[in-house]
Amino acid sequence: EAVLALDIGGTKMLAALVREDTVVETHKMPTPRSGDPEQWLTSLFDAISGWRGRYDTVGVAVSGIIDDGCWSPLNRKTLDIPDGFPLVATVKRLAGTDAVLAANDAQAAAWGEFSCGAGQGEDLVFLTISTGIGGGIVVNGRLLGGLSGHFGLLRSLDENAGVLEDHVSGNWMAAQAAPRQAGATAREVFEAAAAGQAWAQDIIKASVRQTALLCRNIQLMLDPARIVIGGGIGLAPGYLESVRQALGSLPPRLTPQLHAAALGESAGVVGIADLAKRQN
Ligand code: BMX
Repeated sequence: EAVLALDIGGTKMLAALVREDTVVETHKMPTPRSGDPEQWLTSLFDAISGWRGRYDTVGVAVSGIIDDGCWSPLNRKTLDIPDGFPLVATVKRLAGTDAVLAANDAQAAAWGEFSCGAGQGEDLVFLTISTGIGGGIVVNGRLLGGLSGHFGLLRSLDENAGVLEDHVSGNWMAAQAAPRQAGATAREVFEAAAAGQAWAQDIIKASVRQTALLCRNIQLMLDPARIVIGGGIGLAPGYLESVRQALGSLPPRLTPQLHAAALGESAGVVGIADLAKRQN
C-alpha cells in the first residue's frame, strides 16, 4: 500500500504517491500567493481524486510550523497564511482516513535525505534554499522537531535587517531583480546570470555568500558529518559549487562537507511518507 505525501511550500504544492521510498505518481500545482489553505487543499485533493483507494496513510509536509496538528507561518513573506490552520483535521476529512501526520517541510526533507538520499545513514543538517530558507537536523539518527533547523529565521544585531531568509532566498532574489527585469522570478535571475548579465550574477553572489556563512556557522553549532543542500535555488546549476568556492579558504577541520540533495525536489515527499508510515 502506498502513502499519499503532500509537500506545500511557498512556491509549489507537490502531491505524490510513495511506495517503498519510491515516488510512483506526482502532481504539482503552484501555491497561491496568499489565501486560505482550506481552498488550496480542496483543489489539490480534487486534482488527485483518481488516486483514491491507492493509499491508506497520508503525510503532509508544510512550510511553517505544526503544533497540535495546526499549521502557522513563521515568516509571512515566505508563506502568507493565517495562524493555527487545522491542517491534520482538514486532511483527515479530505483524505477519508485518520492516519495523517504533518510536519515542517524542511524537517521532512532532512529525514528523506537521511534515510534514503545523500545522508547515507550519517547524521546531517539539511538546508533548503527555496522561497525561504528551511532546515532540518538529524542527530544520532533522530530527527529534531519543533523550531529546530529554522535557519532562515536567524537574526543579526541589526534590528532593521529582518531575518536571514529575507536576504538570501528565492523571494529575495526576485525582489532584487525587479528594478532590472519587472516580474522576474528567481529562475530568470539564474538564466540572466548564465547569459552573462552582471546584475544577475551579483544577486546570486550575494546569496551564495550568505549561504556559505550559514554553513560555516552550522558546522560550529552541530559539526554534522554532512550538510545536504536542496531547494530550487540550492539545486540551481552552479549554486552549490559557488558555495563550496566561497568556503574554499577555510582550514579543512572547519570546512563543511556539502552535498546536493540526492532526492532533488522529492526529498520532502519521500521523507514525510516514511515518517507517516512509521507513526501509523
Ligand atoms: C521559512 C519557514 C519554514 C520553512 C522555510 C522554507 C514559514 C512559512 N516558513 O523559514 O518553516 O521551512 O521557510 O520554506 O514561515 P519554503 O516555502 O521555501 O520551502
